[in-house]
Amino acid sequence: MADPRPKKAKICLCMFLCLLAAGVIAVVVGIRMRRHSSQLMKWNGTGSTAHFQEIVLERCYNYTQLVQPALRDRDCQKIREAFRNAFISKDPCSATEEDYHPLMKLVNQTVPCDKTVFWSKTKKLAHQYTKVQREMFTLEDTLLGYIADDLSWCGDAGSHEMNYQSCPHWKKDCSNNFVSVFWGLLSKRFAANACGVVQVVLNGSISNAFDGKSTFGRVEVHNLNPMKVHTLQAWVIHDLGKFPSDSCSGSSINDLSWIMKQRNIKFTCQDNYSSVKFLQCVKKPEDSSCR
Ligand SMILES: *[C@@H]1O[C@H](CO)[C@@H](O)[C@H](O)[C@H]1NC(C)=O
Ligand SMILES: *[C@@H]1O[C@H](CO)[C@@H](O)[C@H](O)[C@H]1NC(C)=O
Ligand SMILES: *[C@@H]1O[C@H](CO)[C@@H](O)[C@H](O)[C@H]1NC(C)=O
Ligand SMILES: *[C@@H]1O[C@H](CO)[C@@H](O)[C@H](O)[C@H]1NC(C)=O
Ligand SMILES: CC(=O)N[C@H]1CO[C@H](CO)[C@@H](O)[C@@H]1O
Repeated sequence: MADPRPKKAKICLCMFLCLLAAGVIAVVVGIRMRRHSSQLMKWNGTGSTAHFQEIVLERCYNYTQLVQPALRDRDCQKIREAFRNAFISKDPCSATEEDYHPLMKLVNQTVPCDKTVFWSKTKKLAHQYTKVQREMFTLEDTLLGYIADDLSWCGDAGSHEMNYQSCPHWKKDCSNNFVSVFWGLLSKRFAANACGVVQVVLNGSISNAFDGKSTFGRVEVHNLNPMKVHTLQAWVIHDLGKFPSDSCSGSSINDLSWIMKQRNIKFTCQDNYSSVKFLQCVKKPEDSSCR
């Protein structure tokens, strides 16, 4: 008969190893959980928009069902997922355009020729304009621009969660954050796909109606394709009741005109474009220039 003691020792050793393993797992899980809630990186920009996922989904449904039913067949659940996968569990300061390629491929929207409207420092007015001129598109009238307008988002390399406390500020933290890279890529594609006559609504109540450092001046102007874009039409809009600071004959528009000449794209400019002026006057009919 064998001595039962070695068997007991084996059981003891086994239990010890099990406890040890359980302990290690507990510690690892504990560290990960802590990292989930409070150990996210702290940045200087505003955190992700509350209910980001729900907003993305809701806006996507709204757009594909109501705003542009031509995109009815786009899968909003997949779009939401691709959007999230672009940045989740990644260092929020090392975004690349490639991160967004699956999302861009999924949406694949084209704007008809002659319907593209750029804006710079005139966002609200440009959007009122395309809302009335229903078939015209600013970037925010395309599906991805519509979904992401005014939202903020970022993740964290050590977590599967979004960071709702803070996100990188483009100037104070890093320029290659996920929001900036997203808008840079979207603007680039929007401009590169434009064709025919394209328009830009500029602000004549600031000193530089055309600003080479704006998204329009830095990205969009240089991505227009001269093989496809026939003319760039600029509207310089002056705020009612304010003294005009810049106009089509000013030096900033002259710079824009020169760039277009270099790029072989015809350029025209008009102050106080009547269709846009009409929108201003609807809001402020008492202004002397509205009579
Ligand atoms: C949905 O789209 C309509 C039509 O453009 C708009 O008026 C409405 O505010 C949108 N709703 C949401 C929740 O975005
Ligand atoms: C994108 O859309 C265009 C036409 O709208 C179509 O010809 C093309 O195949 C689409 N590309 C992808 C990758 O779905
Ligand atoms: C032009 O810029 C000024 C100053 O930023 C702003 O108050 C105004 O609303 C802008 N005008 C338009 C038409 O957007
Ligand atoms: C545009 O309209 C404003 C008033 O709304 C006026 O003060 C300004 O002189 C006009 N500019 C041009 C170039 O017509
Ligand atoms: C440029 C700037 O404001 N940087 C600040 C970002 O936030 C950290 C703290 O989270 C500050 O220490 C930096 O000065």
